[in-house]
Amino acid sequence: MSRVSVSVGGSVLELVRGDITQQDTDAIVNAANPSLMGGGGVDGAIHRAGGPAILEECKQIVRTLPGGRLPPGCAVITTGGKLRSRYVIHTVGPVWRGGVEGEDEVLASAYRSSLALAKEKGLRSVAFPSISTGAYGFPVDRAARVALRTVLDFLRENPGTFHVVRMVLWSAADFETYRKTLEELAASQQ
Ligand code: AR6
Repeated sequence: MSRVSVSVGGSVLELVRGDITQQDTDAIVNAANPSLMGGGGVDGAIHRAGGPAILEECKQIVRTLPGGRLPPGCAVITTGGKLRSRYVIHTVGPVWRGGVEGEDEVLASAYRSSLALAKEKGLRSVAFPSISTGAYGFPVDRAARVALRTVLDFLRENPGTFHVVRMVLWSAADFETYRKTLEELAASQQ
């Protein structure tokens, strides 16, 4: 089975295996880099599927950012271009440096900032990829704990804000890691 869900604070947290660019949520989240000028992985896939409008909006946003860069842990929003999602929330996760340079906190902040921005815009559903666990090298089991804890906390603290928050995992192995982690977190909180 490659879909599991739990109810939290009137919202549903879902884990699915799939492609973030195919999601029908109000927003999808992009694992971007500070330049916001595109890249590989999720970032490349989103810009390819969404078309040039997204990059044009990113260019406008970059002009307004101090130093022309989006700091890790922060988030900004553009429209979704040709995507099914109306919006793309661009966030930057931490580059893994061994786990002793605040990577957990920056990763948590990337999820929190994205959810806060979605809430501010009145969006009801958001899909995330597994931020930082590709090119940025964050170990997936540790990232899953940080990601799921942060999302669960946000849903509890903001009841009724979202209809669904979905984690979209690309590989079967990543899906399994997130599924087991969610099971452990749910068990420890009963
Ligand atoms: N849908 C869902 N997940 C995907 C998809 C997809 N279409 N494609 C890849 N993944 P990464 P990062 C998974 O590298 O580690 C970019 O160049 C992938 O298997 O996209 O945050 C940016 O510009 C992995 O599990 O993001 C930055 O420079 C996860 O998404 C840098 O990479 C994240 O992998 C950001 O690195």
